[in-house]
Amino acid sequence: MASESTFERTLVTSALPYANGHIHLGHIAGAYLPADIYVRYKRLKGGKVLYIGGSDEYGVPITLTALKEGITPQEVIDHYHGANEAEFKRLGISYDIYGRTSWDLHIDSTQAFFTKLNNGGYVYPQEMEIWYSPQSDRYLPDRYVKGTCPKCGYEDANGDECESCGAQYAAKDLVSPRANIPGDSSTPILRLSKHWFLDLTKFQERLKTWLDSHDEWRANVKGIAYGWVNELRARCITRDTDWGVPIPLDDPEAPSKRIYVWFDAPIGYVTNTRQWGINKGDPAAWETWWKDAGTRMVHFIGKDNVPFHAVIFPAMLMGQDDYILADYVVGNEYLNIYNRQTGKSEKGSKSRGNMISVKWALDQFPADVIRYYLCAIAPESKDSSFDWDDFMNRYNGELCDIVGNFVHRSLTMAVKNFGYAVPEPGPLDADDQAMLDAIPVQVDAIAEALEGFRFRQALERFIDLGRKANVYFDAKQPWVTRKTDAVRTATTLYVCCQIVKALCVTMTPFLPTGAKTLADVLSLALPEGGPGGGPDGWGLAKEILPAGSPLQAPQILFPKLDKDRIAELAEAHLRGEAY
Ligand code: B3M
Ligand code: ZN
Repeated sequence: MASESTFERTLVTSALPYANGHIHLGHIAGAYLPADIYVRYKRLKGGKVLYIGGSDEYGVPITLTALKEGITPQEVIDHYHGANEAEFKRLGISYDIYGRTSWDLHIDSTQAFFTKLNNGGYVYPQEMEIWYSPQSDRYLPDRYVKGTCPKCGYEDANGDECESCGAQYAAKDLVSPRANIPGDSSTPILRLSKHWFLDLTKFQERLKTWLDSHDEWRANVKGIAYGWVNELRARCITRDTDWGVPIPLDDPEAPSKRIYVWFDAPIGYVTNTRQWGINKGDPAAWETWWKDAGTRMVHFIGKDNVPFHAVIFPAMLMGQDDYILADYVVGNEYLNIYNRQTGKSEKGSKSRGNMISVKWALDQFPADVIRYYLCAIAPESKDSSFDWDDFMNRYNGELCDIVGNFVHRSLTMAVKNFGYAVPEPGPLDADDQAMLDAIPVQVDAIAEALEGFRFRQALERFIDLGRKANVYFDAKQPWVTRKTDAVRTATTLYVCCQIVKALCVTMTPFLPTGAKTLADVLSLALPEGGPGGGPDGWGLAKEILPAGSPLQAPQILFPKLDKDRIAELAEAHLRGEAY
């Protein structure tokens, strides 16, 4: 709604992955890499930007994993929180904090949200029928019960919603219910249990007005959000479990229940912002980020999380009175996996064994290689597919052959022939001038795509700059003129150095490792920026690197992938070894 320039700071969040498994490439392509590219770009521009992430550690996904693995929920989250935090770091996902919803501070944040909503008249109690297993003597919330969908007949439907057709229904409508916990697939019975509901209907008008004010959002996100807002109903925000945030009510039924994970999880963004401030000795810092109208909040998520970020969490924020709402919700589609045996793309799933964990991928490739391909095929407006041949061809054919090769041959000639410095140019001819004029145009085009959350296009435009550079280099033939015309050669390589510098700056958000290496070669100091802002480093892409600036001998920025090695890895993947 408000134009971007009216904001003073940017708060970026990526969905908090459940700490019940290793993050995989599907996660990265959707909610993490685009967010990181955006954050790195904003930091480089000198804006004040804070990037919040963390683990989602409550709810059935955690307790069910604990039951399956025969360990405690605490052991589950400690293991996967640590692993995922480390994997994000290796991939260069540059969170300002990677927090945990199991922190005590999070109980405080969540209970404050609950209490405020309760006091505002948005929460009410109601008895409801819940599936209960006499065999295990326990309630069966969410995925603890499975059955046949009353709408479409899908036989693996959850207790109150169907993954296959998206239908939502009352527990009692589930056909042929069965307990879904290790050692218990008995037929459950319905039992009455008191629960608390968030009356979303009270926010309907405000939600509509807010959504109407965000015409610029992607169609997929708007479609899902309007679908929900038009059919709003109260949502149960408590569960019969002992794993979650305690319900802050003086009610005899409350102690045996906990707040529902999807109520507390997005509040994790608030908790983690609070903890970030505490860590730097400023416990009140979070309020500026969450309550000042000068903050632009942007959520990066996968499409299954859209209802929670574009409807339910905003309603919860509205009910607090003084919180800002998101200005943009970047909802991504799915990354599927191309199966070279069947020739079809399929959904990534643990049971199929076709997922590629970040950990495994990083054991095979440098982070920039993974980042390049996942950005190139980011599932922005439709699903996309990970395919080994495409992976190799695009990385080798685009990043190595176009950008890497240009940078390498330009710098090699410059250091060899002109004493490890940017050459002094002679008179510029029309080609030189046209090339120099094209740089800022292309840099602005990359920025325009990044500002619009079109990361694939931004990366294409970055590669295009490399393409233009190669056309110029080939036309000028400095390897020929070197023998006959030193001034001409110096001028060509001077222009090339300007392009190399622009490539270095603009690759920073996408390929931070390569950018750092290249910046060192160019003796270019790129500001790091952060929550406090900083100088404009992005603008350096459009400034001249003066003649005489020191150059180091170039290194290979992006080593090529070997065909045989890729074939081996693709085989290992087919055998289910990539997760
Ligand atoms: N943990 C679901 C997921 O990992 C959930 C996201 C929470 S975001 C606040 O996709
Ligand atoms: Zn169904």
